[in-house]
Amino acid sequence: DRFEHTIGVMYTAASLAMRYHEDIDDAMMAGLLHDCGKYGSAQEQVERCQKHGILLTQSELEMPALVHAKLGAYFAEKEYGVTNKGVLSAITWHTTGRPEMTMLEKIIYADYIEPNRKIIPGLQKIRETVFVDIDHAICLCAGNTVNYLRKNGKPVDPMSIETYQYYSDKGE
Ligand code: DGI
Ligand code: FE
Ligand code: FE
Repeated sequence: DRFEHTIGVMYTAASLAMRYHEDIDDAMMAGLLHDCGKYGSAQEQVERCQKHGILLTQSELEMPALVHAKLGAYFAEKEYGVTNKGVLSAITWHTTGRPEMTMLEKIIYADYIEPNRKIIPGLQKIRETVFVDIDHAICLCAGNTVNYLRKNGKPVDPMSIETYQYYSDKGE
């Protein structure tokens, strides 16, 4: 599943790079590696961070689903030899997003429109929107994520909320 998702993100990122005049190779590299920190259980991911001296925030310790982003950026640099800082930061921020994202960060944050992703309410609308107004699509993605987590009683990282807030204000 992860392989198929990864290939989907890689080509989706290429398409968005074409649309938004980003470097296509960088976008594909970021897409290919964005989940490379996800191998292993949550516990193993946290242990790998400790082993490599990667400092985790309180949120990341409470929400292990977030850890693979930072760990992935580390592996991309140290194991896969990526030196492009833009690619590394796109991997770092792909799960929570952040205000004022670079275009490459936005492209990878929007990973959940890729073709293999499970159909969720609003996905069709996000898929259309991302090729027209990527900031508005980010707002829809972040809104969906925050709502989904709240509905399921899961803690929400303050950065996920900031992302939503920033991109929803931007659209007004
Ligand atoms: O790695 P993927 O499954 O392709 O997607 P992702 O990196 O965007 O998200 C990974 C998981 O993290 C997904 O199940 C949603 C979850 N997530 C995203 N933001 C938050 C979060 N989980 C918590 N608890 N809090 C967040 O703010
Ligand atoms: Fe991910
Ligand atoms: Fe992913």
